[in-house]
Amino acid sequence: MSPNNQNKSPRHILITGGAGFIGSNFVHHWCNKYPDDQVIVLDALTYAGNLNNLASLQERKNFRFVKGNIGDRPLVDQILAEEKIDTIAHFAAESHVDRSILGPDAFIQTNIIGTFTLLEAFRKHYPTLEKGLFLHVSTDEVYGSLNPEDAAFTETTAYAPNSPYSASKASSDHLVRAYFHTYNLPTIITNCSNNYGPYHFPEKLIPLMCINILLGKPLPVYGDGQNVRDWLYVLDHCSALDTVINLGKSGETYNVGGNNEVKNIDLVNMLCDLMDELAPNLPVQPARELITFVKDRPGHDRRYAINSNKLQSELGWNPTVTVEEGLRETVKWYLNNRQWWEVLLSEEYQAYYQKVYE
Ligand code: NAD
Ligand code: TDX
Repeated sequence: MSPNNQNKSPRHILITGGAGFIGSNFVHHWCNKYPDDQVIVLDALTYAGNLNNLASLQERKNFRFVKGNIGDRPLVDQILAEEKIDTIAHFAAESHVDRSILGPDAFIQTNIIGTFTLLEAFRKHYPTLEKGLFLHVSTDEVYGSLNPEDAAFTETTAYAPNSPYSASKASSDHLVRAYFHTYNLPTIITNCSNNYGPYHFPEKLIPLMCINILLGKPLPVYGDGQNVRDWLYVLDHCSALDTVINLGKSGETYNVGGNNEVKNIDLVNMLCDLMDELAPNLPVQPARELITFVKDRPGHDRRYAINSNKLQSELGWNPTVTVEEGLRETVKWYLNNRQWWEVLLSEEYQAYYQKVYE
């Protein structure tokens, strides 16, 4: 097996969506681990993008932030050429399933057309490089929904997306695959399970529950709360992507997951108990009293579970954080970073919240 990018350090890496949740965690990981690399972040700063996530890096000499859209071809061409980019780590996306149900347009534009634009730009730029890599960060949701007795998703599970979000990600995965087979472009796809940790935007289950507990607001659990997600601490996802960039093989797909299947209601109970233990003076205690079952999400996938044996056995990656440890760290982070999340509860966010929950 021949890795893509061996001996390429110092790299010139373009990280799209680097001001979002996983992207910003990855930018910090990369800058700490590879201080000699040139790191460029391209991010449109949508509602989900937040420059505060990158505040501590702004003074770094080999770091540059560009506010812009991945669908802006002249801008992408300019960055690739000017910065001699050899590696793209592509995180930029519309990422929230509930928003994709309310309005799919942005998901088609960014996740499909945006990815296509990046691929076209990289195809034109690639002949100027000796080696390079286009890493496409995708999701386990492309595989659809599992029954309780089904085996976990592997890299050969057929695609069966059920939401506009997952359909748009599936579509972009297919384009990335096609660019490897048709144009010999060195691409890799990773399909990861649900992430959680610092800088997670308040609309997603775990931060939403943490914040609502701190504010004494109802904790809206969809349907019967028996849906299962397979949780991975975001820094374990970052180390997996690092491993894939260094050791992964072009044209391959790698599933990423931590073997942490939890029912939503159990997860929410765990968060309530951690908050009861760690937060002084909660408005409502025990926090479990806030749990409220609400109308189910349309097309709500019942269960996700990911088999990451390929990444573990072929490339030697292993997750390091258990869900108990990771949730404790995450609860502490939301307790200690109130100023980070308070400003995100904007009028726009309240309007979104009303549409989904009220
Ligand atoms: P996020 O919504 O927190 O961040 C997305 C970032 O992309 C934001 O900074 C946003 O400003 C930026 N962006 C959006 N549209 C853009 C555009 N057109 N041009 C440039 N930038 C744009 O998302 P996330 O949770 O960090 O997810 C990152 C990637 O990982 C996504 O591709 C997502 O599909 C994938 N993923 C997420 C999870 C998860 O649990 N969150 C799991 C598996 C895979
Ligand atoms: O208020 C809520 N109540 C609730 O019961 C919210 C926001 C969610 N849920 C449920 C729906 C899911 O079963 O919790 C589970 C997790 O929901 P989300 O945090 O919205 O994540 P999910 O829909 O599973 O998708 C996430 O993981 C895969 C990310 O948002 C995607 O970007 C990623 O691809």
